Amino acid sequence: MKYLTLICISMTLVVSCQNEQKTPSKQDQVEFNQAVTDTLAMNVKAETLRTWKAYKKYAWGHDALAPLSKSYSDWYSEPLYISPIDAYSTLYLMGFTDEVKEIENYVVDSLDFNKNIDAKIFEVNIRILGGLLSMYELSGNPKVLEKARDFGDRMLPAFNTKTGIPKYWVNLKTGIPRGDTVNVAEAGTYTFEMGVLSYYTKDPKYYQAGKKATLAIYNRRSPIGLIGDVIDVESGEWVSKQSHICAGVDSYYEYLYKSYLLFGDPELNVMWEQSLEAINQYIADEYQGRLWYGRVDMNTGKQVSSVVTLYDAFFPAILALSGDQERAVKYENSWNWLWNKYGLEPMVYDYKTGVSRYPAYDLNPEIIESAYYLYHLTGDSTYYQMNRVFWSDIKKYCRADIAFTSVADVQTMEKKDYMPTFFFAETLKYLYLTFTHDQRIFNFDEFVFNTEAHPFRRSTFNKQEAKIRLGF
Ligand code: DMJ
Repeated sequence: MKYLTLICISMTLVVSCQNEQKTPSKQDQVEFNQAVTDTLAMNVKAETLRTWKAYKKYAWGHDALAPLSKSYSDWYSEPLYISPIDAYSTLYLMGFTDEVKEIENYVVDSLDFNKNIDAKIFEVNIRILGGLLSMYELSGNPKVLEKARDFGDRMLPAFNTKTGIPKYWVNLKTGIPRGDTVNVAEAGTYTFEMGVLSYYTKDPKYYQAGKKATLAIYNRRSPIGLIGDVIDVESGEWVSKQSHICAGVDSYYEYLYKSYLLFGDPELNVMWEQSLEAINQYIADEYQGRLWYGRVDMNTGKQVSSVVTLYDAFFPAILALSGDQERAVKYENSWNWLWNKYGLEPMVYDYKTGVSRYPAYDLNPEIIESAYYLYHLTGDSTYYQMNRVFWSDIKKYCRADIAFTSVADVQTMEKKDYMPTFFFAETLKYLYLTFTHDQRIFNFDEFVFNTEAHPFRRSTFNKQEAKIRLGF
């Protein structure tokens, strides 16, 4: 009803402007903007429901929907139910109560993690553990916490290495880990989820494992304060000494600051500040009037490559959140420029040659996430407008018969049959939160998101209590 009324207001305003050339009053303008905002938010919501229904019809019980073949795919020989766990917090924030309850019931009654599969520790941490913990945070259902704890316990054997950095895979049934070479994101993106698990269970062992892994990376930084990007978990030797903030490193930095924000561990803040200083001194690069973060040698700080990935667009959000609005704005503008060059972003791009090295777009959220943060933190409607354009382009090029799908090449817009689980968790959520932001439906300042956009209330985590429960 409210929606219809607002549509009527906007229609009336358009018609009256056309007929009488009357300048709308300030109040009219506010209502008009509100109506447009509502329309976009309703549109994201409707598209989310359409996509969720497609998942349910064609892929229920499986990890991901294959939108073009109207089928499904699983990550391993047995499904882990990743899409619904990732979708839960988005559906919750959109108010889809029946759908949310159905996922919760399935998780509690039918999901058994005692499966003989080698799970990729980084991915299941941010999506499954993060998703389950957020499900508990939002629902308060203690049986969900039991599942999260069970899952966390199955992850822990991966951390039994000489350095404390987890191996790449862990078998969920036997606990046998394997894979000695990991990138930095895979090595050090655990303090957030494991800290939350320690807080809820009052058992510091999870946070301690996550922090040990993060420290193992940080303590191997070079004399100029930079880290490499690939490491051997047993020897602790750098396998690759390229230093950057791109895919393969990104969330390591993100969690230094976000975990500090949530729990108040002062050591993480020191690590974040020292890392950021080195990043801005050596990796930041102004090229043709735009700010980029390239790739440098960790020992000399000399640039070795200008190849970046669309994942790097998470950085404006974390810059803005930690107080550097100026760089955040500049860097988001670079990504906005790249998006508009193609109409979507290429996965890998060389900002000096202007050539896309890998032209796929997999419905990724980062540029949208940063626009949402900047819209909230600056109050500048430029970022609202950015997300309006991104959403319109996603609908233009990625919308398929039953859901949304990735694009194989942003130069030809050829589609591929793949809808990643983070489209539910992140992309749709950040769009919805941008378009409903002015209505204060969700208070950004009260929450911190994990790297998969699962929200946690800051007020849940008392800083004094966190010291005891997490053991720092
Ligand atoms: C997400 O799974 C997470 O945000 C991760 O940290 C890296 N990026 C993907 C989505 O692009």
